[in-house]
Amino acid sequence: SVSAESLTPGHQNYVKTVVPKTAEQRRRIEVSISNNFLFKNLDEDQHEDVVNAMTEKRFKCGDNVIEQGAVGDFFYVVETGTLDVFVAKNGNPAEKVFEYGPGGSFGELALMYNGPRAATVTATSDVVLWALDRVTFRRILMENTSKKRRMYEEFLETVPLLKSLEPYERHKIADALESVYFDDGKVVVQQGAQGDNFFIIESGAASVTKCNDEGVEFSMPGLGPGQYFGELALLNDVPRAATVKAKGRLKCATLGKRAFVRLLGPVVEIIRRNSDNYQTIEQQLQQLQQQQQATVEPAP
Ligand code: 1OR
Repeated sequence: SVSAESLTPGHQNYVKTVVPKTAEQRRRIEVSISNNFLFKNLDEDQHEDVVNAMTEKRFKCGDNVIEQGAVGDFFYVVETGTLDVFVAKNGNPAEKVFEYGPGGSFGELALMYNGPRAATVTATSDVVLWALDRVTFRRILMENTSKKRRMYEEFLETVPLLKSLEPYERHKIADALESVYFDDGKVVVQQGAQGDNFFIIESGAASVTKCNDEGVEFSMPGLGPGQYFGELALLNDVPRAATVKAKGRLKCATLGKRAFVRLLGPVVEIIRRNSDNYQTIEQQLQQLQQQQQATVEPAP
């Protein structure tokens, strides 16, 4: 049963959805949304309203939770289980385009744009989902989500690495991005340290330096807007291979490791290929430096 709680007079004319639930269900919702970017930055009241409005829904392996073309009713967050996403384009058979696991969310598009469902989402195991009704989604989650997608949309289009992605894939990246600022000279990434984040430069510039085994520091080519760094430690689970410092004020968009793996899957091959170049650049630089040292050292 769903009860409704009217708002204090003077507010907009809507009633809050309150689906009664146990403390244990509330706890499970908290866990499910804890790693989901769309639920970050909610104030306490908004958070409470969202948790109140959510409904538990269970589906069996093979069930369609959403069918492409249908009218949008709910936005879903995955508590347990896995789902596949299929898109049928221009009368072609549906193709798998994505998958979700615990903490993932879907079904926002039809609610945001008042359009038909853009994809079919099918459970590939038994799943437990938390569903948020259209009105609460639009009232609380939509503004943040569309603001962030708009904010990063133009920028992400200019990032060469992300050119090959579908617009929707860039939207998902926008959901997960956070902007971080560094003052001139600040170390963003320290050679030898453990890596947890990936960075794309939004504005400003960064210097890259590397110490070789003898402790001699040499400079690698610097980085500017649209370029990225910090991928090696995440790709290969190794310590940071170089030190990156802000050159003047630096603004970066950053992704955590989990989001990096989940969202940049389609371009990982490009990232790997690009990273092969580092080796050559590094070797060339070291050779150059050895030559320079040889020329400045006085002859014996
Ligand atoms: P919806 O309300 O349209 C289907 O219902 C949901 O599937 C949709 O919201 C998204 O949350 C989710 N294109 C469109 N919708 C997708 C896609 C997608 N992936 C997940 N959904 N992709 C583009 C395919 C050309 C895949 C991008 C990774």
